[in-house]
Amino acid sequence: MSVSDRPQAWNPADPRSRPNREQVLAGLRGTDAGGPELVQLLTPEGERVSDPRFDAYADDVDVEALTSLYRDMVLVRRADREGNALQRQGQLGIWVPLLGQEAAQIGAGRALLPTDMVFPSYREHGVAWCRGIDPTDLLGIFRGTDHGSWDPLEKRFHLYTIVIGNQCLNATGYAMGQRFEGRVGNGDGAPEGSPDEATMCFFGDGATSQGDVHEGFVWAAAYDAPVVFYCQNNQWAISVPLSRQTRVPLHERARGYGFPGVRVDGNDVIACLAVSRWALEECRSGNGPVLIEAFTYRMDAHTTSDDPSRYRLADELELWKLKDPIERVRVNLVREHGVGQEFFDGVAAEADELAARLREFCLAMPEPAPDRMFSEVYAEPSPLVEAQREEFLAYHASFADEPLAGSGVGAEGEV
Ligand SMILES: Cc1ncc(C[n+]2csc(CCOP(=O)(O)OP(=O)(O)O)c2C)c(N)n1
Ligand SMILES: [Mg+2]
Repeated sequence: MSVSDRPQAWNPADPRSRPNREQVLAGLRGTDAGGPELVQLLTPEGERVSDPRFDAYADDVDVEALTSLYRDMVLVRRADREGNALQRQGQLGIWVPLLGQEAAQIGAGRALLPTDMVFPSYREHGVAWCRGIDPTDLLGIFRGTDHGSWDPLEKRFHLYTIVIGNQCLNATGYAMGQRFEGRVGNGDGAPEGSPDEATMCFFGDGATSQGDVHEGFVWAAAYDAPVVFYCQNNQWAISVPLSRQTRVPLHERARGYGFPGVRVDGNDVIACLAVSRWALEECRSGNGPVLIEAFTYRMDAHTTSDDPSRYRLADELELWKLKDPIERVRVNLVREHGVGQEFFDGVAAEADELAARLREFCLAMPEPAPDRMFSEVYAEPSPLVEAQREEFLAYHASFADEPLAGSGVGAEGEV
């Protein structure tokens, strides 16, 4: 069909008609509307709603489970705010806020089984929390004293990746290994103690423009790798809006690679939990990969080095505040379950304690030894790294007795 044969007016129900450029851009720019495909189980007003495809994956979310998800989100938000404050007070070099993305991360994190593997980017403090990584363990990365202090294999949570999209290659390779080693598709026949596994890979909307993500998708599809690609579409890649990254909604891209894509309300913790459980089960049973687009919003700056008022309007943030992921759970707990103020006060007190602990820990963090950067580079000792370590230590030692420039103190320049 030539362009001139196409119907003039765009009718989404008519496959022959196409939106024009302006209509596509307008759709992508309407950042607060997830569209008809958005999976939602808890509305911004706190009303529990049904979704025939995913209800079964959240039917165990009773009042107890919901209070637990609420607690997770409040504690993670409090730790995040404290990290931000510590940076502002000069205790951290930088902080990467997760504000607004608590539901997207806790929903996915709580869907994971201990045996699944996770590859995060740099904003996944909520997923880290679900993997049993204490927020204090994140501080070294942002204070510049280490690159992550947890054991990725023990926690089943890889170190943070700053290079955009790179973890999609690592995750796909890992998931291919899970398949090659027969750790998917065994169902009840899985050997005792080694159940089927999946991998979950976290990245942002901007990352979808990176070659690494595309390559990961291609390889994962071709090898049926058990990987859930979890894209947190927070509408911005620093100052670049989503409309610069794509001409189709991100979840629709999966079809082109040959696997399913689902768009979930990323501010709805129940829907994120349900859709993630479904996707992980697909992968464990051998039907991977899957793409999830968690439709959410970054309510704070990209990092503490960024000033979002330079590139986005305040009313956009105001719209998203009405969809706050924590507030809708609170409203539901009060209205539908009669949860009293005592519970909320208790969680708030716990959050204050966590923040105080984080602060105390940060202020007491020791300086790392100068040769720390040379350890754990390779599994086996490397002569090259060892030589570099020796050279660096000798260089470092050469400063020991040197007078400080301009201090007026020194062997010869003393006055
Ligand atoms: C390969 C690469 N290019 C550029 C950067 C600089 N950079 C850091 S974060 C970022 C934006 C990423 O946006 P998105 O994928 O949407 O994730 P978000 O930060 O919004 O969670 C860029 C371009 C980088 N870290 N790595
Ligand atoms: Mg983004």
